[in-house]
Amino acid sequence: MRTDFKNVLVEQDEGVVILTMNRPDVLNAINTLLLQELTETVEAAAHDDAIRCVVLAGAGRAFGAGQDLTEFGSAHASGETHLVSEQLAKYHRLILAIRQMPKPVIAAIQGVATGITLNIALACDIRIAADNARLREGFALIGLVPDGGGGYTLPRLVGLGRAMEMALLAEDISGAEAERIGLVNRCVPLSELDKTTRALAKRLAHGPTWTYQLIKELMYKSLEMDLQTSLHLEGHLQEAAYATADHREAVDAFLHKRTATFIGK
Ligand code: T3D
Repeated sequence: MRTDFKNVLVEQDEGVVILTMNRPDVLNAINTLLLQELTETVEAAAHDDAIRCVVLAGAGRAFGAGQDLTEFGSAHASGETHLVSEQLAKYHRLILAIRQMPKPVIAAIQGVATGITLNIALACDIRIAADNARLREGFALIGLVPDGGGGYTLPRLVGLGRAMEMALLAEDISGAEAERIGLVNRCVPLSELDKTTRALAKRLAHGPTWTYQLIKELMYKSLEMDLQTSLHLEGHLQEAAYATADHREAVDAFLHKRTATFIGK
């Protein structure tokens, strides 16, 4: 996987890739290049068998401050019609790449996470927040509707009432409150965010990766299904899981009272 990006740091460690948005001077606000590089690295991670878990993080004191508003400002000032749907299509490609990633994706959130950057985190499978996190669905503050899948993911994570309040009032939610309402999975002291995230990522990277992909398919597709259809899908996916080497290995390890070693297939 390429590592020579300007706005994304790429670190590979024991089956984990950590992709760090790297524009700390502007709180990792997402400009055209950062979006392009993040999309390229996420898509590359999906196809790299050596990578079995992906972490998204932000450099400096924030996870990310949303869309780079200087780009919007320049477009407004130039009188050009800013083709927001063209720009959004690029964000949508990233959101779908995260959601369809055939391995777990974790967001490690410290400091501010607002606007489109928060919604990128909401597309991930697991979110770990630091106790200094400030999560804000900040679109309404600049007269926009939540995009990047926020209208889909937010009510599914926290319920419609809370999602509506977050979108309309656009107030900061602390890391502790985010954990309480299910917006993040876990809130930890800032000093432990990196250690906790890496430990979780490594644990997942040593797990049954192919089965994880099937679990993601079951969970995400079932959100749109009735029970009958979900049970049908579950049957197909369980046949696939039953046929994996990792399933056999885990059963054999249990029967022989040893620790299983998963190869991810
Ligand atoms: O295409 C699409 O449709 C996508 C659309 C997406 C829309 C969104 O993402 S909506 C959300 C957009 N983001 C914002 O509205 C956040 C704007 N930033 C802020 O309100 C504040 O910066 C924060 C509350 C995030 C943090 O405040 P604070 O006091 O901790 O830091 P600061 O001093 O304001 O920011 C530090 C620097 O980052 C500063 O630059 P400077 O003055 O030191 O040169 C600031 O201008 C810069 N910065 C922060 N956010 C952005 C930004 N620069 C460009 N774009 C930003 N979004």
